[in-house]
Amino acid sequence: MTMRLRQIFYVFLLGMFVGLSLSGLIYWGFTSIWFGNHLTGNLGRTDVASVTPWLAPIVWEGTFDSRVIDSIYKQQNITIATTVFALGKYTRFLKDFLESAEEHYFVGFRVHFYLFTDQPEEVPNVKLGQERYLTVKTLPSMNRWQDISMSRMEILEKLIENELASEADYIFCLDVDTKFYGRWGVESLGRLVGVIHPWFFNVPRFLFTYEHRPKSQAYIPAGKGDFYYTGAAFGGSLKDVHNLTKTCREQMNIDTANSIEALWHEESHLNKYFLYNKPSKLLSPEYLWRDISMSSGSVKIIRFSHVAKNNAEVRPNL
Ligand code: UD2
Repeated sequence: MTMRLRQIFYVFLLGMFVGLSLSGLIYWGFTSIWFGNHLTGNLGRTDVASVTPWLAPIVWEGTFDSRVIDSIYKQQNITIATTVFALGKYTRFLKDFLESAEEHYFVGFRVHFYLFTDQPEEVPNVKLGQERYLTVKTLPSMNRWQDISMSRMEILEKLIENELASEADYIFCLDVDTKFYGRWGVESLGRLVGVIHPWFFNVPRFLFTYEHRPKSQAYIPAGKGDFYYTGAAFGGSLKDVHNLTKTCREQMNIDTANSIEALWHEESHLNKYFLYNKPSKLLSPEYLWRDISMSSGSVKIIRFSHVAKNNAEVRPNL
């Protein structure tokens, strides 16, 4: 009898062992690279659109694997030019912008910042890492913030034309009253890249602040338009961004000749451009949030955000 009990006990132990091994094998099978594939994997989002109607990806947290995408671009030896403008009191934003970029912006890749300012002596001495460069370029001061903002298009156009051809592969143009809080990496690269404006990603199209006056070259008819893009961040290949900046500059010149200024300045022209020249990649508002202290809903990670500022105090005019 004791013998029989012992046998049952051993069979039970064996059963337990086989059962546990099988469950382990099944679990490993589902999670391992050998059995899984990208179609059965867990990348992708169901709570937000991650592709446009013209099949351009919209980059959100959870839609890419940073290790995979980093390893692809690492083999390409790329340089990312990044322009930033700080005129007048906006030089005060430079320290946070540059220091936080060192922590989060294309970490491990070659980045060349081109900083345009009317006060080179106010540029803070931020220690940049290996393969990170900063070129300061002096501009004359301007009296209207709108002119500063709009003039960026022509300055970028000329920078790409005259200096960047053999210097960089991609370019991003960023507002300076901002700070990085999370990874902004090679997942953002593409031929033509627009960033969805953080105030308009979850509102109906009729609320988009496009230019609706037909007299302006930035005119977008009611009911037209895909997304509302921010003027605070855009980028892409040198060729595509050159075409974008040249077109916007030309359209703004026509507006000036016709005594009209688009509602949101170069941002209005950028939106018109993107309507007829669709971006090949869109970045979600994770890549430009309103203010770090504001709640974010479907924006699970804030990578880059405007900093709170008192417009009346920092701008040269109202
Ligand atoms: C909005 C856009 C901005 C631009 C502007 C045009 C968003 C969230 N922001 O920003 O990208 O399209 O409207 O109407 O979409 N600057 C100076 N010195 C000045 C004033 C401006 O250097 O005295 C530069 C600086 O780089 C700044 C940028 O111009 O980041 C845009 O100006 P802004 O940030 O004051 O404009 P804002 O916040 O209304």
